[in-house]
Amino acid sequence: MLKNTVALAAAFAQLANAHFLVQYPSWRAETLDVPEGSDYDQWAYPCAGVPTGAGNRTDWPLTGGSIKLHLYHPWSYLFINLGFGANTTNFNVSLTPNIVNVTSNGVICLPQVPVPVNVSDGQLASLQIVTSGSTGAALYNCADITFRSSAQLLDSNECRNDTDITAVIVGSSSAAETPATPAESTPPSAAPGTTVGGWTLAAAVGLAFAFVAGV
Ligand SMILES: [Cu+2]
Repeated sequence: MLKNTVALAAAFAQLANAHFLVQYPSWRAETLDVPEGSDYDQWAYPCAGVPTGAGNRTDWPLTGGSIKLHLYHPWSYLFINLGFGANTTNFNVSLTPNIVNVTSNGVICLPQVPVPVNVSDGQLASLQIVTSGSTGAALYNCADITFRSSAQLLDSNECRNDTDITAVIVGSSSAAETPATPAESTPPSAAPGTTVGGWTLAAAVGLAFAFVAGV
């Protein structure tokens, strides 16, 4: 009994220490559960200490693609930045010009994160995904991509959120939070491809992304 309690406490301690993982596009390397002696550390700017080429490079649509994360902290601010080139450390294009506040934790999938600049077929780039919480300290992971006109978004079966997780774009005076829509309930009325608050709703089913009106 005591042994189980200790094991459970240890498991919770592990969970509390867990940061986040990038499920799509493929991150450079596992940085959550790193082997002994590894330098990989999500606190390390800009990419958790993981060099380009450590993982797979994913084809991503020219107009922006899907991003799927598993967040372990109770809540997070989420920032996504883009840098061009085969091996950049300059992530100077923000894909989240307004801070995104993710309430709760679990899997969150953004169906299409728009790219605000022109990109060409075959262009190499990297995504930097940053979360921060109440301490203000940030966690980092990167994913290497190739922009491809033939690349697809994740379909609605793959790009779905855990129930209860919501994301709100911060910084509007007319903030209005929309509740999360569980995957199995009636799809919201937004038509596929509708742009709300700068995010393109590629899939109505499974949409659990809340938007601030007027952004
Ligand atoms: Cu953590």
